[in-house]
Amino acid sequence: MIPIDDSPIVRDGKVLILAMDHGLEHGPVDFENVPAKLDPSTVFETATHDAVTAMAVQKGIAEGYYPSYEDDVNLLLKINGTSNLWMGEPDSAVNCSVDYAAEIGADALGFTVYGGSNNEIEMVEEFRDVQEAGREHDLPTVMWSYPRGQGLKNDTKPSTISYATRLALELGADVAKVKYPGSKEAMAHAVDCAGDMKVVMSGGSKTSDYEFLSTVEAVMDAGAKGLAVGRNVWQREDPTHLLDALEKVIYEGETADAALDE
Ligand code: FBP
Repeated sequence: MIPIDDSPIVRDGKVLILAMDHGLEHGPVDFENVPAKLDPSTVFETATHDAVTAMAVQKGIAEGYYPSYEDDVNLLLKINGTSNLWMGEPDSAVNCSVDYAAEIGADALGFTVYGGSNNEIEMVEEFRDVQEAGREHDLPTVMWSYPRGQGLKNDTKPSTISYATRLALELGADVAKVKYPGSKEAMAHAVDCAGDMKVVMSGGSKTSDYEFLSTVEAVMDAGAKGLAVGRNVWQREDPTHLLDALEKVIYEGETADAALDE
């Protein structure tokens, strides 16, 4: 097992994952205002920015598009995923094996666990298989740690997000991707609950440059190690401009104001 800080998905201890699995998770609706982005090549192109340490996609997108970018982009292969087409307790189908992920060039694995769902037991058992197979291939595992389900009415409240980071630590994730719990203090507690495992914030729906960068600044001040973001980058007309600013806030410790002023 290689130390997480030696993984290609980590730069100076930090992580910036560009996620593009929304076509499965949400459906084409996320591309309505940016139809050009339906072509995954456009987002792989964005992921060649130095600030991005990995691009997170599902198997089909990796098979079809990653070969053209393997020299310039690190691949985080999402091992499970679910669509918005069905109703029921949160669950996510395992749709790729770790062996196959390694074969197509993955540098890391991504796996969603819906703690609190009626399907939690099965999801955690599936995570065990993925995490242990990842160790054999020297592939770190990023957990999309998203407590949700009929017993959880608010999936971003501070105690839920702290539980999400702790759960990821206990189950052996290398990085936990969690929603923003609403304040720097709550995020700091969630980071404390994660021990020395890295915590990154999940981007969420698109907001203004300033609002988004200010939240990222707060998250970094709270001790988080970066971001896993999709819509807030690739739904923008100029994703490079935001990535330039994110690079300053995440790797250089600049404020949102300073990063946007330059
Ligand atoms: P965003 O930054 O666009 O929120 O993307 C992060 C992500 O985790 C994606 O990987 C995933 O498709 C999506 O959010 C799922 O979000 P949710 O389950 O909350 O709708």
